[in-house]
Order: sequence, then structure tokens, then C-alpha cells
Amino acid sequence: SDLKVAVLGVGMMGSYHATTLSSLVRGATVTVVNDFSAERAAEVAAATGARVVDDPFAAIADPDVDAVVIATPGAAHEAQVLACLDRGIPVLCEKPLTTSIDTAYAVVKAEAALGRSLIQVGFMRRFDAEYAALRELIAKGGLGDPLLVHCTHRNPDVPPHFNSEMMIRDSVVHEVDVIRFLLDEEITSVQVTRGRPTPSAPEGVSDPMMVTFTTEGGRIATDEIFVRTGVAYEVRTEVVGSQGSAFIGLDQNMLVKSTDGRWGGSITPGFVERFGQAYVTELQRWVAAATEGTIDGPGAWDGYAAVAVCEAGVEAVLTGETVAVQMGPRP
Ligand code: ISE
Repeated sequence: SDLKVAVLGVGMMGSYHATTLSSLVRGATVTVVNDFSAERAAEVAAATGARVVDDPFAAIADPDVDAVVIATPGAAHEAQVLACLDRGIPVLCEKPLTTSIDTAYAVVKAEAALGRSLIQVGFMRRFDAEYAALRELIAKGGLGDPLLVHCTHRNPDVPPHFNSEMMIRDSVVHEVDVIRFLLDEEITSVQVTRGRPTPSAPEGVSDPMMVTFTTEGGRIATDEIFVRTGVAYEVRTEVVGSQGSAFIGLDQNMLVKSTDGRWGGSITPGFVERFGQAYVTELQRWVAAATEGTIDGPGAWDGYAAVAVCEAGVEAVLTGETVAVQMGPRP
């Protein structure tokens, strides 16, 4: 029988997950939805056939729930993830795992004490076919020694409150996970250069910025973060190794040549067009694993590492210094 899933927080991401689970993913039924807004919860419940439970902890404890998707605001994650651990059920938590290094480490330790992998963090790029292929290529030595990773992360626009700190915590966090995923090692320092802002950036917000990371193995990674391009959703990565380089993020866009001797094509307008399939794969694999009482993807340690690197990144934005990443030992 189907895995019974509760979705906590049905804003943009949570409702997307709820709809994907109930329409495109095999083996799952969304039985319970919960949201801060009763009206919003009722809408998504009606669309997915789920029941509304007003309290998130009651939703986690509901007998009709085998596994949980958390898409509430970041500040709510810690207590909700811990409640899932207490009940011993698998949870897919959207980034960030928690909002501080200490609480994220406490979650890692709580899961380790339990001796089971129950927490998956929603870094869905790992499920994108191109990122997965790029990791494979690197792992089998196809580029020799990978020396550099260059990332580009552009959004067409964001709301006015999206400041430089959010550009690190909400946007660059994806490249933080991608870099760790591709190189299979930890990031050790972060430096941020705040460039001349685009005219549409609010006062005091540096958009674009250039982020430079170094890793345990002395490798360098860069990320151009530019969230108000006015153009499209452009996410690209190039890895340069001692024996070649590989580039992803353009191929999937159709290249059109026309009879007037011109070429052109479309650029993915949003995250759904760019990463929609990755979300479906992420959820499909999570449902299969959760049915067996486990996870299949980035775990609590990856969530903790991302929090630690972003914390250093925010300090780097504010101070202009190169900031060392502080991480405790892996339990
Ligand atoms: C957002 O939170 C995301 O996860 C998107 O993938 C990213 O492109 C965007 O910049 C973030 O705000």
C-alpha cells in the first residue's frame, strides 16, 4: 500500500511537492497537509485529496502518516525534524536543515544517536541528470584531477526583501551542495566580492556578487550569484580538471536555427523548467526509500555542512574577509 505522506508548509515549494507526490510519483498518497494559513492548507488539501491538520506536530504524530515533507520557513525546521526523529519516521526537509550551525549539528548528532538515516535534505540538483552525469565523470577520473569548479546562478528576479545575506543562504546554498557533491570533499573557506549593483537592486544590496570557495584538497570553486538579471533562470556549472573540462546547463536548452541564417533558442524561464524533472526523481526515490524506512539522497551531514558554509559566507559578505568554515567532527 502507498506511503502516507504529510506535507508541512504548503507555500510555493510545499504545494509543488504535494502536487508532484499526488500526480507524478508512484507509491505515495498525501494524507495530511498543514500550513500557517488555514485557507492555503484547505486549498492544497482540496487539490490533493488530503486532510488538513492545523498543528504541525499533530500532523507528524498523525496515525495516517508514515513520512513527512517539510517545506515550512527555515526557523521551524529544527523542531519539526526532531519530532520526526522522535517518531522514527523518514523526513524530506527543504533547505536549510536548520538556521544555525549549533542546531544543525545537534540534529546530526540526534540522528546518529538513533543509528538510522531518516533525514534527507532537499538538495534536488543531485537528482538532475546532468549533475549526476558530471559527478560520475569526475568520479571515474574522466577529467583527471578536478581542479576548479565554476558555477553561474542567475534568477530573472526576486522580491525586494531578498538581500545579499539571502543570496547566500537561499541561492548560493545550492552551489555549496553541488561543489561538495561533485568534488566529494568539504569546503574550508569562503570569500565574497560585492560588485557594482544592477540598477534594479535595492539600496545596499550587492547583486551580483562573486563567491570564491576553497576545499580541503586545495581546490578552488567560484559562484557568480546574480538574482535580478531580468532575463531567465540560468544555472550552469563547469568543472576544469588536469585532463579536460566539462560544462553543464546549456545543452538542455533547444538550439533553433532558422532559415534566415540566424540561431537562437529559449532559456528556461524558471526553476520548474530547469529542475522539474530533478524534483520528480528526488521525490520518487525518496518515496521508495521511505517505504523501506530510510532515505536516498543528501542527508543530515550534508544539511549541516551547507549551514556551516553559508554561515561563513554571510560573515564573508559582511566583513569582506576570507572566512574559515567551522565544522565539528562527523559522528
Ligand atoms: C530559491 O530558494 C531556490 O531554491 C532557487 O533554486 C534559487 O535559484 C533561488 O535563487 C532561491 O531563491
